[in-house]
Amino acid sequence: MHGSWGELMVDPVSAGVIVAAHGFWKVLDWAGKFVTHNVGVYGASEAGKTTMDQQLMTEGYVAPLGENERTHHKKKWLSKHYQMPPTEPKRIKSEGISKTLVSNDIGGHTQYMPMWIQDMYKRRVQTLVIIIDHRHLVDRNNTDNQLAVGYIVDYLINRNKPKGIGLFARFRSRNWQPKRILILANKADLWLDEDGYSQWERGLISEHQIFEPFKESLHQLHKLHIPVKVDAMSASVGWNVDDALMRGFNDL
Ligand SMILES: Nc1nc2c(ncn2[C@@H]2O[C@H](COP(=O)(O)OP(=O)(O)OP(=O)(O)O)[C@@H](O)[C@H]2O)c(=O)[nH]1
Ligand SMILES: [Mg+2]
Repeated sequence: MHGSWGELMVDPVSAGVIVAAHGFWKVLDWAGKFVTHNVGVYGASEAGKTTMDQQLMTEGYVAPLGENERTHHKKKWLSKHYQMPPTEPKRIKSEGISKTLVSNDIGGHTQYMPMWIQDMYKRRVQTLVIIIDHRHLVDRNNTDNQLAVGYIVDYLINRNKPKGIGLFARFRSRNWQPKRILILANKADLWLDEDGYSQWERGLISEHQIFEPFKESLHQLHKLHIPVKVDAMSASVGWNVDDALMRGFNDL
């Protein structure tokens, strides 16, 4: 009896050899491509969400999007809610590793802000990506970016559940919170100067003044134990888009 059991047992040493021979890490990396990550991309209108979406779908230079190309949504038939855009998978690649993200492209006008919350609770997104730009550096009175970040942070802090996602989705999301938040300062081609670039190179971009108005929100998120990373990118030029996202997920 004992003998037959012994034969069936896999000797851990030879199993290790087989696995190593098959390039265990290669297999893991390859398998990782099929694991998808739910990402919610939100931010003020004109921050560059659609541009980033297009950059991720087809790498390279994204032609400027005109005023008539801002993202809008239609209301559902006989409903006060807007129709949610479909989600699409995107592949990101950095330093030889690739990952698949699933996200959609919701507009940033204030009437669509409740949709961000509906989307993030409904899909229980693992990663929140908030896109900002440099408009508060150009005009100190412009608080579009602060409003967008504050709106999301308030929801997370107060744990208010969004309306219009259905009872089941509300129940499913009762203990949900994102695992990480990434604040990406877009349009770096317009605001990142030489000093800023060397700051970025030294890994100190979080100290750049573009992130200054968000310090308070970052502290609040810290209390919720949600790690927040910040980075710079240029979605239209395609600078640091995949890399910033990948670095943001490197705890995955
Ligand atoms: N210079 C520069 N312009 C950019 C960049 N990314 C986006 N833009 C421009 O900023 C404008 C707004 O970009 P969109 O991608 O439409 O912004 P959005 O966040 O989708 O806006 P909504 O759909 O209204 O929410 C467009 O004219 C883009 O061409 C960038 O990295 N650099
Ligand atoms: Mg858009």
